[in-house]
Amino acid sequence: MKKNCPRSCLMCGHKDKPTEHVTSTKTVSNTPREKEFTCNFREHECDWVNLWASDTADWMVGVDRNGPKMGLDGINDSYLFLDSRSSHYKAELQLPWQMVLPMDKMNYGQACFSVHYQMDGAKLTVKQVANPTAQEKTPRPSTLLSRSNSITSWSEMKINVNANEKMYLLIEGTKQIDGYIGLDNFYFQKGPCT
Ligand SMILES: [Ca+2]
Ligand SMILES: [Ca+2]
Repeated sequence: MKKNCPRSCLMCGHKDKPTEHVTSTKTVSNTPREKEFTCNFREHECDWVNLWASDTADWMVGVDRNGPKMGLDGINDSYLFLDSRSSHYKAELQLPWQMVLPMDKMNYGQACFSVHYQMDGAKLTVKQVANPTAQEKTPRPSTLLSRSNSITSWSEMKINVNANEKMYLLIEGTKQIDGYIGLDNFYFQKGPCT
């Protein structure tokens, strides 16, 4: 686990240029929602944190020798991969909203989490968990997505999440010895997925 991982994601969101959708009768300008908390996994995990006490493996930034040769952005681009040496091992990665959201926006609300992924011989689960409190010491996680299919080119999936200081997101992965999970280009957009 990297300590003092730079909180770069807050700074690297960018606004896309408005696109124009041409309909049969007129041209409608439609400004896309801003991409926030983006992470391209070029150098590090941004605001995502590897857990170390509750699991037995880690997520790493780089290129997995069993997995995709390059990240979504092409040659020399790295991505996040599951570094596990046994099918019994599990790796957990957390996004603690409390540490990520700006002080004046601790309840970001409903958001759409976009992830590019490739996987084979593996299982990927995304969960949402409430932070422990005095009343509820071990809150029950809710599973937002669970996949174990084989996807061998970068594909996008979108997940509805609730981003506020009382919650965190958890990505769990397990794999066979020669299986893999690669993840890249994370971002969030305010509001539900469309
Ligand atoms: Ca990348
Ligand atoms: Ca770990």
